[in-house]
Amino acid sequence: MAHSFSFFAIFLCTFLLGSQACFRHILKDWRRKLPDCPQENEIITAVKQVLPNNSFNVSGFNIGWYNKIVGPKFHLNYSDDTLALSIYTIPGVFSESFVPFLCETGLSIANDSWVEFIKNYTKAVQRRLNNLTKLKLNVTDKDILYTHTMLGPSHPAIYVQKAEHAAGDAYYYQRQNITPDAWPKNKTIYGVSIHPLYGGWFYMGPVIIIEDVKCPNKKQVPPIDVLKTRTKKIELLNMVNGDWHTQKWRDVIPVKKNYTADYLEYRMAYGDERTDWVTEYYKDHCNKK
Ligand code: B12
Repeated sequence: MAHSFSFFAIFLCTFLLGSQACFRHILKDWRRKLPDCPQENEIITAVKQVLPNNSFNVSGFNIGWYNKIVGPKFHLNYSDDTLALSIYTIPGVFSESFVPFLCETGLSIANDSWVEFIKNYTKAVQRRLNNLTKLKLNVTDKDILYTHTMLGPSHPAIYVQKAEHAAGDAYYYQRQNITPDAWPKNKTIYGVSIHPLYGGWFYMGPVIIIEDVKCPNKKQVPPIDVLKTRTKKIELLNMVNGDWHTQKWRDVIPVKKNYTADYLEYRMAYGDERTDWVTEYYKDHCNKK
């Protein structure tokens, strides 16, 4: 019965649209019915098994979505339908994962503790992905884009605010999205990303590109524009470009969880100051004999 109905549908379609158009129509319909990206679920499940709880989030996006919204110098040289993973840390990361990592690893990383922490888990993710026997992936070091890697002034290897916007994780608010423009022409106004649950209390990166997995049918889910009015968007950009030290920009929306005082102190210390801070923190919290 079902078969005779399909034959009838094809016959009718050919009759109405002609054979070529009908074929295109059937192909389009068939692609629409395919699962978004069959390998993605397995990959994300595996990544979540490696990353500690309450510390990281991960989601998938297509490289083409990122390339479309960045300037040519940021283009990533992979086909548009290549799957990539956007990973970011959430407020629990400091006490639940970073401090245990620091205490276990010791003060040798005091200097570059965040980079070493992120690298440690990213490498674990890379190993796990390359061990998924069914998918036979080969994620190489060049497919891993850390947010601290700079290729030149104002040229990070990954423009991560745009990557997370493309992935639907956090909305990137920029001056050019506000019309009419609200500032004098000669004033520089930087953009900033806001997460729907954590506001400004999250830290982005890295991005991992899965070159072997192509997802032509993956559908893009846009990030949530949590700031509904032009006034609110202007208020955010003024806060972040004016007095970002006060941290008020991070609370531009009510948030689920923010940074602890310790974590904020850590984030606000730079260079030698951070090394000293970590050294003191280690002595007070790691109880090493
Ligand atoms: C370089 C850099 C810095 C440098 C900037 C040096 C300079 N002016 O040249 C330093 C080390 C000073 C810095 C500081 C901070 N940064 Co910073 N930084 C970056 C980085 C690595 C590249 C930025 C870039 O070149 N983008 C590309 C160019 C084309 O875009 P742009 O808008 O013109 O870039 C400028 C602005 O982004 C500005 N800038 C840099 N960081 C921040 C942060 C905020 C909140 C603002 C308003 C502006 C700003 O400096 C860039 C170069 O001129 C990104 C991570 C990444 N891989 O993208 C993080 C990043 C932009 N920084 C971030 C943060 C949080 C900060 C701090 C608030 C950290 C803190 N202590 O909490 C401070 C705030 C500084 C400020 N308001 O001026 C976040 C932004 C998060 C968000 N929600 O959007 C990012 C995405 C890091 C991350 N992994 O999450 N940063």
